[in-house]
Amino acid sequence: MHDTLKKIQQETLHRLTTISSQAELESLEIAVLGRKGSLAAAMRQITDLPVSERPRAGQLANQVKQEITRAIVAASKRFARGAEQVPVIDVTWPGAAYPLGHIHPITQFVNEIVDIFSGMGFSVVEGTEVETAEYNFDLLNIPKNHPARDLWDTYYIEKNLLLRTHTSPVQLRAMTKLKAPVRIIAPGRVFRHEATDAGHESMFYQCEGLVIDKHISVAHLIGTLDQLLKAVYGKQVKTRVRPEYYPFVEPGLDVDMQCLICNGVGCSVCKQRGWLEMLGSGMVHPQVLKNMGVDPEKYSGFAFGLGIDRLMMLKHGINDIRLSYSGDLRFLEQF
Ligand code: FA5
Repeated sequence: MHDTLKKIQQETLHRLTTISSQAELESLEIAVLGRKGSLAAAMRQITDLPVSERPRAGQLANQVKQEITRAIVAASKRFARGAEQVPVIDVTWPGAAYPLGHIHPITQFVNEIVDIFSGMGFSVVEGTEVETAEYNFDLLNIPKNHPARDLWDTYYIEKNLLLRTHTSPVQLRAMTKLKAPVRIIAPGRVFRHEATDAGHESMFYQCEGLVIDKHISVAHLIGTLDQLLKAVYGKQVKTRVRPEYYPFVEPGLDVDMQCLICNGVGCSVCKQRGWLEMLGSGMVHPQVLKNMGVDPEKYSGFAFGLGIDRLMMLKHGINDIRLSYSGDLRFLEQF
């Protein structure tokens, strides 16, 4: 009897480890503890034992019954908990919205600038970010050891290879393939070893412009830039033009715009001046025209280099240029 009862206990406990549903559990319970179950059958046989053995067998049968009952109750809790965890799937519920990326605000702004210039008949050319000293400086009238090289804090890769400090070399590169007259722009990244602040980055975007034709004058240059600023800001903005020295133009002009962040009062972006330098420009120097293979007796031209980041900052009221490249989604998601 002892062996029979122990066998029923072991087999039942083992079965309990393998069953996987409440229904299986219930049929096991009936098969073992039910009125016609294996344990009940074994207990009925106790009456066939000698009287002296019956108390011990009865005691053991009760222990086995209790043990099996406890195990069944524990297993049923397991299934009840599992049932609660079954996820409810409502197929009519709207799907989860996955975050989508979008074009970087600077690229969006470059595209806008390209559209505006396309409307004025300009075509787009591209240059490389790694440039030779010859194109970045020499051919732009800035020979070796000329103090004007100090205007641009340059990252050199090798003695004559550098990260371009401005988009001006693209003018020269484009003119190796194009012939006057031309109307081109060249947007792209430039690099300078700068101490960064709210208005200065060490990597930023410029957009070079070059127009070469007969009878081109400063009036065309200022008219073009006026048109650009009106199109970008959708309103007349306050600008001022002042003379500036760039070795590759003669005369050279800088265009400042009244700071739209502080409305000319003074802030960290405009360094408390109320004005922000937006671009350098001028009439292409005759020597640079010659370096481009253009006859300065027949043609004249103007060039400019827009500070894309600063134009974009004033458009959107951004008060720190470094936000654009911070990778901070709280900033980027606003565009
Ligand atoms: C130049 O880079 C000249 N190549 C522009 C030029 C082109 C002049 C053609 C004449 C003819 P400049 O260093 O001033 O010039 O830079 C042009 C513009 O880039 C500035 O007006 C400013 O808007 C922007 N800029 C300059 N340095 C930074 C900087 N560190 N961070 C952000 N923008 C800058």
